Amino acid sequence: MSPTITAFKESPDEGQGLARDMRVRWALEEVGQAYDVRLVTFTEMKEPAHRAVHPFGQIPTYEDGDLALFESGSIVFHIAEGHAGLFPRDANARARAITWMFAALSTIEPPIVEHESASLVERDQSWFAQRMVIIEGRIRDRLGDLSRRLGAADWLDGEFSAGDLMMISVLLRASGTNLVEEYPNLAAYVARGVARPAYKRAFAAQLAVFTDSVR
Ligand code: GTB
Repeated sequence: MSPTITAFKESPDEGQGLARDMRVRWALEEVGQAYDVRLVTFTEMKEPAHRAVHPFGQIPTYEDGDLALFESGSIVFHIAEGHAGLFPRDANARARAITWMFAALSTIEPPIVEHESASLVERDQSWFAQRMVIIEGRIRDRLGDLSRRLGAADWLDGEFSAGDLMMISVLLRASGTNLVEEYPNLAAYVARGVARPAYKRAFAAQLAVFTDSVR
């Protein structure tokens, strides 16, 4: 049996890879694990059946036999643990890959999401422009540090890992800001990630949800 994940039936980005099922799809593609997708509407996400799997009424979720998971980080971690290809064999290198996953989710992603939500809901406020300068400064601080650490390397720590998958997924969330482009090595890092065949397959599958819905 293949695992089943959930994704938006109607994603606001029309399948441009920004919703968080994308990182789960990418991980599954990297390890060659087939999967099914259950598409949910915004209403269905808040209903008891979905909340039984996801307490916060969101996507993505992951169900495989008796196991039901939510949180994209936990799901990608589980996929990486159960298959070869996303975590190094060496125990210390594996621990560092996990550390990069956490860094992506808890250090880099928060100011990027804050920028996105401020752009959506605070645009009409008189202080909007000043607030954006502050948030963009926070993002630049993080990206500058990340850029210095990455240097001229292809990936964050040796071979491509779940740490890179998560970091690149998070950097893609900033695509509306053009901030990543200020750091050429980070832009190239993201480009290397999205050039991976597994990423392309995942992106095509997510986009197909939108293209099928408008046919
Ligand atoms: N911490 C959780 C995780 O990592 O899994 C966060 C999950 C989450 O935020 N899910 C969002 C969701 O279900 C979808 S990804 N939102 C609906 C709700 O809360 O009611 C966030 C997202 C949504 C849409 C776009 N977009 O269209 O550009 C980008 C990102």
